[in-house]
Amino acid sequence: MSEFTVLNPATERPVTTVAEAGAEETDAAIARAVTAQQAWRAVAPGDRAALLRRFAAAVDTHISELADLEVAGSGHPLGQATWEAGHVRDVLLYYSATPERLIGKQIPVPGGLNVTFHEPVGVVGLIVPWNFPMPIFSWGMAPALASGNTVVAKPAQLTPLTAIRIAELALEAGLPEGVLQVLPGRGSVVGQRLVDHPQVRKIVFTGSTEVGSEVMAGCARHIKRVTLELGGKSANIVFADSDLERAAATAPYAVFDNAGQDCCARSRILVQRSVLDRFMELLESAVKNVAVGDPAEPGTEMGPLISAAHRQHVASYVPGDAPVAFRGSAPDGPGFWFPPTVLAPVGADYPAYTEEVFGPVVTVTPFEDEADAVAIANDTPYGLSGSIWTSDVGRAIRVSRAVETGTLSVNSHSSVRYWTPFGGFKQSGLGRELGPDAPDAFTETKNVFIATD
Ligand code: TAP
Repeated sequence: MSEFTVLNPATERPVTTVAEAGAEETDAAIARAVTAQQAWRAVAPGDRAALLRRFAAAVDTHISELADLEVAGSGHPLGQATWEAGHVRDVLLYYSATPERLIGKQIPVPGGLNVTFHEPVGVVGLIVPWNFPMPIFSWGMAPALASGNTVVAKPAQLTPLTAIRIAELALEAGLPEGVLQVLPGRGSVVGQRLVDHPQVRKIVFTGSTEVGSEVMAGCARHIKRVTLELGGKSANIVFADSDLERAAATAPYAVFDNAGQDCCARSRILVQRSVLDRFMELLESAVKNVAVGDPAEPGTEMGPLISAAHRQHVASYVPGDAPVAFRGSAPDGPGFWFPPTVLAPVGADYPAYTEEVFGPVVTVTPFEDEADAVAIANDTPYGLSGSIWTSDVGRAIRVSRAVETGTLSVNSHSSVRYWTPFGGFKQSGLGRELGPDAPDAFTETKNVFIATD
């Protein structure tokens, strides 16, 4: 098997090398997953739940190790990476309740009754992007396993380390061989094979809208179930009647967290014109206070971008004549650094306003009234996330209903909670992850008639 090197994005130095799976290894992993699934689905619900709790406990005792791996392999700040490892534990614990709650219905019909069962779909292929290697891995993996499926996961080439370690922890916790496998390799090889292989019955894909569309077409050829979590261009809508200080203080974290490499990034700030000047003053000091630097330092809030190629892509949205209002700081020297950057004023024809930058670049655009704010927010093919800042409860609800997006927050900059459904409208995706209904996406409903006459 050939190998590839994982680089530390903060130093550009190699962290380690990883064996690269090809199509043959993928087929072998799928075959193991098919065999393992027969036994895994037959594990008594309480025992499957107990195994998932042991898996969560194993993650819990390795949080620091997993966080260090994510700092080195992905450039995530230590505090964030520690939270992410804890999140994997929490998601496993949340879905460890699933096996004992896969409850069907009893439906009275003439001549007998019908009962429904939730049957696992079989082998699930999980394709994970590089931006949140641990959380996104857990969102598909935990409900899939809990529902009696086996999982073959392909982490991103750039960031495979934590998923590899988590799969080892699953084995150490007692999950049988073949139930959870992680196959580092190229998307065009391993990912494509998961999509094309007839014995993979469901794909969970998180990544770009372009690749997602190809994945969906591939799944269509097999009538394969698919969940897509794709790109975003979310709005942070600030009304004049809001707590402007809070809106401005949190706006940088709504877009610059994870160096802006966040599908939920509120990368378009829309501000009611009457408070624009005051908001910009407040935003400037907030942006300049973002602690950008060595991700291994506990106080760091923003680390580097993932790669040199990605930094070049992000930089292309800030050409020499870009309307830069102000910028934060970034270290010099090695590392794929890019400073938090605010562009204003920006019109609807500007690339950083229309396209997903996936970096620490935000645009600020004024609006006149509520209708204008909603129209601007919806003027995008995406619809993943967003925030609304207002002190008027009626307006908060009206605008929440009017903005075409899957996950919104009112007077808050954060979106994703594992207790609630997460996913996008329009080109941001298909289906929902997380929340109590997530296991439905990993089971088929079987309906059985029992004659009583
Ligand atoms: P992509 O380039 O789309 O890659 C995502 C994953 O798909 C990677 O593991 C990639 O493998 C794999 N892949 C590439 N080509 C494939 C193919 N032909 N068949 C199957 N798999 C293939 O995205 P990215 O650059 O990693 O991530 C950034 C994008 O993800 C952004 O658009 C962002 O908004 C989106 N995202 C969305 C969400 C949610 S929840 N909506 C969350 C995070 C990120 P490689 O290892 O070879 O790259």
